[in-house]
Amino acid sequence: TTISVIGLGYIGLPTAAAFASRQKQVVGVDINQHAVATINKGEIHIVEPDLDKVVKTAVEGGYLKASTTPVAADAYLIAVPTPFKGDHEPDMVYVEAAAKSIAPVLKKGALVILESTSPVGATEQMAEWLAEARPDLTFPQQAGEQADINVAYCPERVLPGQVMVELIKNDRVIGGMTPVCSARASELYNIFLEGECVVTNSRTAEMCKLTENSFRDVNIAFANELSLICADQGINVWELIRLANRHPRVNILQPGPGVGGHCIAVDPWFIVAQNPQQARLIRTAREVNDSKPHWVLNQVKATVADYLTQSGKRASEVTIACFGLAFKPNIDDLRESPAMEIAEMIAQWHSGETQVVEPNIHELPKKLAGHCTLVSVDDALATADVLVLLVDHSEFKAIKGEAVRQDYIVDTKGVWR
Ligand code: SAJ
Repeated sequence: TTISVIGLGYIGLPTAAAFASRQKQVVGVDINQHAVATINKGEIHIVEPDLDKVVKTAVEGGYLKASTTPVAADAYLIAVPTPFKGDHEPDMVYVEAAAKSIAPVLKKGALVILESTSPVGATEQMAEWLAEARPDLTFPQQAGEQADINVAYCPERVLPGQVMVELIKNDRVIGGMTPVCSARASELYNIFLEGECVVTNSRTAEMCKLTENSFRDVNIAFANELSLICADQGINVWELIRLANRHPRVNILQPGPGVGGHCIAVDPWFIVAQNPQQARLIRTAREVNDSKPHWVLNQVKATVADYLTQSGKRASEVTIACFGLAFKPNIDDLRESPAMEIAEMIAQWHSGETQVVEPNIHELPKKLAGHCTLVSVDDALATADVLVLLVDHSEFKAIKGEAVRQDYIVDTKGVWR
């Protein structure tokens, strides 16, 4: 079996490497020449634990190659981005381009799998694009079980930071356009999968991916809403959730500065875009989570105002320290991070010094450089007047209570109080 993976990002590259590590011939295709050149040197262009070793071994063993042009293969996996266009609508241009790029090299008997997070119906749409480009071949929408080409939707569900483990261990939803498509896709993933392949149709599999991330978003929104209510009522939300979770059927997630990353804050909108009338709770959850950074900014403003009254200082003489920029703990990924958004808003509003503590980076991103100073944990604790905890990095959890002499603190993760 030869396998071609289209899109060598956070999902495509680990998946290509996983097949190659089982001695399959894999050609990864990406339009990014830098990524292709890096991979062909046995190196990686993204940050993910253990991925470097697997890619290096696969490339050196001759099992994994990268290319900027599609090649003929027995199976294709499409793992390209599906961003927004306009007002939170899914943009399928990369999937369309990927489908049209493989169409000319498709041979009878090939299997095409879409892995990108997509709206319901995307797989059928992709099969249409392929059929239009290749009238000489038959596809499941026309020929069912007898089709020359099999097509399936098989979403990834790996957690960034644990991709190499979860890729192998997690169960996998397999949504074939026909039962034969599903059987062939299951057989393919079983090359490296230790989890189970669970078979359904393509539309259910598409919705399943969107549902998983919407479930998490709605549950985080519940926790974030509680944090607003508790702040008003003078109740410690962390203690409240700990107590409520002692009930055998209650399991509340943790509030925070907002929801970041590239999936949970995006995927629910795909459901809303297709079902604007019905998806009321899902939309509201997105709005609750998206508004949390602004609420945190107001907490910071109120805390600084209290400090000014107590200290008699002018705002320009006050130093605020923001602890954390990443979108979740113990990673260096700052993209779509609510902590970043809050630090930026603070730096713009505040006339005094704004410090940033982020142990996982060595220099400030461009947006913040010039407006903030990157300092160590110790320096911030020694020099700042107001502390704002934005990410529960292990370095911050390790800070002993007595080391924090400041009384003016906004703690969005409940680490210090
Ligand atoms: N967060 C909270 N409170 C919590 C849990 C998370 O505020 O109790 C925040 C995090 O700080 C972060 C955001 O939510 O800003 C998302 O973090 P996450 O760890 O929940 O998820 P991601 O975005 O890293 O990965 C998710 C995973 N989906 C689910 O857990 C349902 C992963 O399995 C998916 O594969 C991934 O999205 C994806 O690619 O879709």
